[in-house]
Amino acid sequence: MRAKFSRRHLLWLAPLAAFAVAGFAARTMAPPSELDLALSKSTEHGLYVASLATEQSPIPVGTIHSWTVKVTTADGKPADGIAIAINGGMPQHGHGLPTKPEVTSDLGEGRHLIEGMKFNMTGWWTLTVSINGPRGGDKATFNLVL
Ligand SMILES: [Cu+2]
Repeated sequence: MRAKFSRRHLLWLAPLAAFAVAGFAARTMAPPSELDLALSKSTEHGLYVASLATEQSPIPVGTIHSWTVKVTTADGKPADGIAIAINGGMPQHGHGLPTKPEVTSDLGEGRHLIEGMKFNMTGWWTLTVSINGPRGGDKATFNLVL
């Protein structure tokens, strides 16, 4: 009787344990090995070149800090009259950024200040820079491993 009782409990526990292990594995998963870590790249349709930079080194985890994004046309001239949006998250965790970073000022020569950036954990993050302007809309996604 006792053996039957515990076996029935084991049947319930097995999927729960598997779920817990899978969840733990997802949270501790190593980033893909072939990630492109370039911080300067052409947007998906080639309309612009976007370059991200921060003066923080190493990139902080848990504190709000700022970045810059430089946007040029494909031939290297500062892209004028554009609107830039920043989105990001952790592809392996299914969550976004904990803050809503915004481009707050135009620093000239195609450079723009991004304020309110925060990464709340280590691991693989993506940042997507979406650009809208007279040439059209385009975007580039960058990878960071913190
Ligand atoms: Cu995460």
